[in-house]
Order: sequence, then structure tokens, then C-alpha cells
Amino acid sequence: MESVKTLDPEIYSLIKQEERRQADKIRLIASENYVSQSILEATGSILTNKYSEGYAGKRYYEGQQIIDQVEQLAIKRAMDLFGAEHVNVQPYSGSPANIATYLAFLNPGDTILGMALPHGGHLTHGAKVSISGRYFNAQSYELDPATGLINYDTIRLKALAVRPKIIIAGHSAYPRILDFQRFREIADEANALLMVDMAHFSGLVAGGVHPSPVPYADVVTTTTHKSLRGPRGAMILCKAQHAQAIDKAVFPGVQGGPHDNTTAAIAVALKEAASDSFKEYAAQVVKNAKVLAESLMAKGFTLITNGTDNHLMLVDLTNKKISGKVAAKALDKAGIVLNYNAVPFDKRKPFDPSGIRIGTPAVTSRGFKEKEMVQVSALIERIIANPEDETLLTNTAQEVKDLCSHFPAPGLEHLF
Ligand code: DSN
Repeated sequence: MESVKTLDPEIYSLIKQEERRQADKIRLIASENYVSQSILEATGSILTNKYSEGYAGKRYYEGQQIIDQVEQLAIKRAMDLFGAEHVNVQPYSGSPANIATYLAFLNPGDTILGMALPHGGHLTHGAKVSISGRYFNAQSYELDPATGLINYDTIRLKALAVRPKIIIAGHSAYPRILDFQRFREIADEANALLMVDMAHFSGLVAGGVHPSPVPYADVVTTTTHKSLRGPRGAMILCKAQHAQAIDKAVFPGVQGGPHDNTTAAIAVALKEAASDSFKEYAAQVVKNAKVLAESLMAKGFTLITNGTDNHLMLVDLTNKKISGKVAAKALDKAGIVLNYNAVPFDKRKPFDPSGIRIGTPAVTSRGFKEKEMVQVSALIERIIANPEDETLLTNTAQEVKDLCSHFPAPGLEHLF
């Protein structure tokens, strides 16, 4: 980065500080990861210079000889990896992908049915503060108060009562596997389209350790930068009959020119995700989550649904007499980075909720295995018991740094 260093030392210095932070911390934000050097290179390539509104063979600017090939390669790899009939790789990120899906099928005021935000759904699944909740009649389903699990009978009854045009399955904070067939049956009975937002678990699907929603859903959206471990971007996978509606909704409906450098990096990520080593990675993500969940429960932590089947867990800290926010801020000072999170039926406010969310995709990318997950659970227990002990926080941050120094993170190997 010699050029940035010379031209803009302030930004150079900030990038270097962030590199150091990512290298030295235990990153447990469930939606984050470390991309490979290859993906960094494609993202930073001169493809950023090109405008290519439209689709391969039907662009609004000339000079697309190379870009068309890049985009077609990304599409083919996504279709092969996920067995999809059609893929659009242009959405800038997950929210625009979801909004484009609504635009493809809905008129303002139409009804959608998604998981409530405090129960693990995403903002774009109909939260009132999001365009999805403001422009549509957004109805939501909640988790079962007794089990913390999705109750399909309740969703069915709600769907039959409100008759949504789209039912949304998928989540940002639900630690269990969804029954896509059941969702399909409910959608069919309610005469609704089924959209699955697999942003969180698409890497697990690609790695073969999570059922795929693709055979069941009309439309599947996903970001590319979470468990899939690609650049920041998104894709929409759909049945062939919806291809035209989806493509028109992405461009010109929601977006202008695609970010061709990102498209190339998505193609690289999809090549990586089709490899045997990625299958091992995805399996280890789930193993690590299970070990961390069991270790935390053995230490008296309350986990929503008593564990996890995927890459994340939701911890209700009520019995530890600490709020999620106080815990997350203390853990951050101690070198363990995660986010505070509402738990289902939370009695506290969203900006200072009762829980924390913990995910294993990033630490697994740097090589943490079961042994390290047990260590991580002990560190979390220590900090949550003493969140105001500044000496302990500082000493733990050093301990975390020492541990991390044995696990070179992808893309940051030069720091180790
Ligand atoms: N912000 C993402 C997450 O953390 O889950 C969802 O878009």
C-alpha cells in the first residue's frame, strides 16, 4: 500500500490500525469473516473503473467485452454451487437484494410475513423502521415463548389469516436450522411466494453442512461476505420463471451500475467455496459453535434454544445480572468482539438489550478449533463476571493478542 501511504497517510494509518485490530482480536460477530488475499486483490482491482448498467449482452455502455465474462463466470459458479436456475450477482448488499425482491413481486401496501426483528429476523423482513415495514403491510411471526424455537403451526395460522404475497424465512440471529419444506407447504397453502434470506448461513449451505433452501424457495437472497467468506455484496437466486422480474427489479428498479470489482471477487469466493477445504471449513464452523455453546452452558450461561445447529448462538445474560451492552463493551476492551443483541421477548430496550450474539465464522477462518473455543468460553466468563475491572480487561486483551498471534488470519498473513 505504498501509494496510499504516500498520498494519504491519514487513511493509510487508519487502515493499518484496523489490520492490527483484526489480527489481534477474537472476532465473534456472527456476520463477519476474513476474506482471502485473492478476494482482497480482486476487490481492489481496476474493475472498479468500469460502468456496466444492464446485463451481459444488453448493456447501456460499450466496452463490456471483459466485464460480461466476469459477470457470467460469477453467475455460472453460483448456479453450479447452489443448484439454482437463475442468479443475479449485482445487488450491492443484502438489504438492496431483499428490497429488489419485494419490488419484483409487490405493490406498495401489499402484505409480507417475516420473522420479527427482536426474534431474530432482519430489518428488511418488515421492521417498521425499514422501507420493508413502511411501504408494505408487514406482518411478523415470533418464536415460541416456551422453547425459543420457530413454531410452524403459528406461522401457518398467521399466513392463512393475513394472506401475505411473500413469506420470508431466514434470520440474523436464530441458532437453529429452518424446515424449508414446511415453509414451502405453508406458502403453498396460503398462496404466497416463499423467499429465503440465507445471508447468515449460505456458507454452511455451500459447504454442505446445512440444508439448502434453493429447491424449496421461489427466491433466495444472500449476502456474500458472511459465512460464505466473500467480498461485501449479495446475490439473488431464483426459479427460472422469476428471472426476468428479479433482474428488472435489481436494475433498473433499485440500482444503477453493478460494482464489477465486487462481482469478480464474488466469482473468486464462489470458486473457493466449491473447494474441499471450504467443506472442511464449514464443518468446523458448526463444530466450533457447538463446542462454544456447550462450554458456555456448562458455565451457567443461558442460551436461547439451549444450543446451536449453525454458526451462531444467542446468550441471554439476565441470570448473570449484566446487560448485553455492558457485557459487549467490556468484552471489546478485553479483545473479544461481538454484538449486544435482543433476545426473544426481551424486557430491555433494543439499544441496551439482555443478550449477546456470538458467531464462529471468523475465528474458524483463522484456524481456531475446539480447544480454542473452550478457551474463549473461559475468557468470556471471566470478563462477564468482572466487567469493570480495568486491569483484568487490559491483561485479558494481552492474553487474547498472544493467543491470536498463533493463528494467522487470512489476508493478514504479513502481520504474523
Ligand atoms: N448486519 C447483519 C448482521 O450482523 O447480522 C445483518 O445484515
